[in-house]
Amino acid sequence: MKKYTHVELVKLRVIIPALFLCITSFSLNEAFAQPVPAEDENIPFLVTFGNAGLTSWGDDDFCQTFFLSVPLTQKTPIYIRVYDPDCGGQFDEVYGPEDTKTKFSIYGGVGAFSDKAAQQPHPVGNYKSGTLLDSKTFGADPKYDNGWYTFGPYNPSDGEKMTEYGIYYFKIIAQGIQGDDGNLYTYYFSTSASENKRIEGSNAATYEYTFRMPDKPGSVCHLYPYITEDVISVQQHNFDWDSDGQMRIVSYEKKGELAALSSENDWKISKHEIKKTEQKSSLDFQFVKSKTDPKPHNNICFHMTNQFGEFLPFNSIPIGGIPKYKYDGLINQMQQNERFNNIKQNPK
Ligand SMILES: [Ca+2]
Ligand SMILES: [Ca+2]
Ligand SMILES: [Ca+2]
Ligand SMILES: [Ca+2]
Repeated sequence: MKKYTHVELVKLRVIIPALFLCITSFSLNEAFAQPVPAEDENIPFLVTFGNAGLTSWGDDDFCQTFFLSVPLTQKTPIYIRVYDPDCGGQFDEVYGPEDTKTKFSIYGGVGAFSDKAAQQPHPVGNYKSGTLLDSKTFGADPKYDNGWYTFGPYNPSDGEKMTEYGIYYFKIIAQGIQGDDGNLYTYYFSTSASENKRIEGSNAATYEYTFRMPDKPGSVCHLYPYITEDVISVQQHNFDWDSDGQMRIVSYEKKGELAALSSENDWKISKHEIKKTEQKSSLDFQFVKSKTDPKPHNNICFHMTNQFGEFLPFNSIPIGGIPKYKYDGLINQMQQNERFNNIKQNPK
């Protein structure tokens, strides 16, 4: 065995902890990175069709709303970046001519989040609540094809201040205002105008996801609805799944409870009981693509309600961590115990 000199030992004592710190901070960056959809969700793209699209292509209402939460402690400006905002060229689902226009609008100020019309899946009532900070409409545009458009800078205080949660909220609405094509895109909420740099402590949420499943057979996508302590049952609502495999719920109490599945241009609903030990945590709602009969280019809409008919938020970074079934090994069980001791604030 090699004998170390005193100098070598000192070096090792400095270098090894430094390396450990580098690795740790890298994985923390990864874990808290803010692409939307987030990496853990495994969803390649959000989808919004032009308002002349057929709902049988997988978008029920041609509109998608996301919320960005920024902690009150954030003092420097933030940016809302959209990847491939155009509708044409790469990625997008084009029928006939590239004739679709998608309007992205950013809202802040009083009511942007707190107006109940904003916290539901359908573009009805005062869902454009708050103060319009910015909007831009994209058609087919090589400049933004496979590229980024950046909204901002915004002061965090341009968002709606929700003191009880320690958060400013911004709202982003993507709406298909013309044409019949499907616009595929993603977001990144950043502290930089030109790069994707996470905003520490921020999160993204929506009350309805319209997204593209991966094409790879057997792929699993995840959504993480948050269950408050007053929830005793949930209903899942899925649209235009095209009978593409299974949907199942994993939680502390559920190992993969199966959900009712839609096929073509229809909604399917199923009710699922919630136990006390599933409250104040997230569910892992999984979309499992068929291995034997996978559907290409499958777009789907999804939302959930509680027993009062209220819509549940999905968080890109699941509150309380990714839920695991209680008997999935001792280590997972210990993580669960830790999770119950570390429950973060209620997003509603
Ligand atoms: Ca078209
Ligand atoms: Ca494109
Ligand atoms: Ca696009
Ligand atoms: Ca579909």
